[in-house]
Amino acid sequence: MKKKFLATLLTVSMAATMLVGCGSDDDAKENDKQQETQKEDSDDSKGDGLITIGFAQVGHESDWRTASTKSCQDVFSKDNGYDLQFVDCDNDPAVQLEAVRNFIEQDVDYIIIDPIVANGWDTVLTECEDAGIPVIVIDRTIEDSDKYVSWVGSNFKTEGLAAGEWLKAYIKEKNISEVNALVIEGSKGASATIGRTDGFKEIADREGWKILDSQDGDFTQDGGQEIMESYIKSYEGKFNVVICQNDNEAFGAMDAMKAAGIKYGVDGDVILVSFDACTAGLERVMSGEINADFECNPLAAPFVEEVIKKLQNNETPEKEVYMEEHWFVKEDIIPSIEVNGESQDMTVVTQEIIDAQY
Ligand code: GYE
Repeated sequence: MKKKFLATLLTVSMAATMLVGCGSDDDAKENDKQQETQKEDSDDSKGDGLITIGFAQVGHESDWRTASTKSCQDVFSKDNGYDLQFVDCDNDPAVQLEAVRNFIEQDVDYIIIDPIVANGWDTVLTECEDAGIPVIVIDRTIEDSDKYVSWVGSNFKTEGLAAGEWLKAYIKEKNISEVNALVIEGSKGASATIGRTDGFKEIADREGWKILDSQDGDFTQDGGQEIMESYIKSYEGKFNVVICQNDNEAFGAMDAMKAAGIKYGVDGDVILVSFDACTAGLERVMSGEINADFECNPLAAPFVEEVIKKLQNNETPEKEVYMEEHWFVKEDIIPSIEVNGESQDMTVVTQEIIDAQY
């Protein structure tokens, strides 16, 4: 940032020199000197003219994550004028902090962080600020610092609230009087986990539903299967709703229920709710195995590029950019739900929708 600002100042002062000082030898020499300085400056910061971006990605735990990574790699390609330094942090917050510090060391132009956990960021973000490197946060939020330029992502609490409001309408429609729910949460400390947990719990508390258990499945298929197997041991015959905080966990939970002979989905005894709505998730909605899937959109990179373009032009980007998302179901029985006092449509999955998904 400092370097870019300096380059802009030099350009402006060069233009001024050219305008007022037409012709004199001294001016010409001064002009050459400034051009040299500017060249060195941009060579230092940009290397081969590409904009260098360091991206500290969460890991590779889910279909959602794969799509998020691909979105960034597609947008921030060499052909588009970027040099993307990509680090898969394998769900380890310490590795992620180290990745960011390495980006500072490399003096990249911008840093993108998808924060594994919501807290513990202020020191390293201060270091980024001191180095003059703008940080853009995507997907999950940072709670203990605001030292970043923009955040592009989803409202996870709204997703959780929507799941609760849909379930309320659904059990009414199906004449189900009691909810005994098991929740398979995402990774501990992730804002996606916190928001979805809090949102659903708010409705559960309001409606007097029972949440029998709520444990961390780490957003993975294996995690979902493991937790579901242990839930089945403890609560077999006692639950009628399973909430999985992403599709991959839901796939694991389905395997565990299938193995135990438990029927789930629209024709089953257990209502299965999921989040993300990746292609495989939507296929399971269409087949009736998942009752409802609350979308979380991983394709943030084009919006991040808009932010970077604004910064390149010395404009101020928006501090928060929300992704557009839909709520998907199989049955056409609940046209809309009310979330935060706002009517939101439920979308019945079609093959066309599946084909258009990532
Ligand atoms: O739901 C899950 C992924 O942070 C919103 O992380 C993201 C979550 C997403 O692993 O599949």
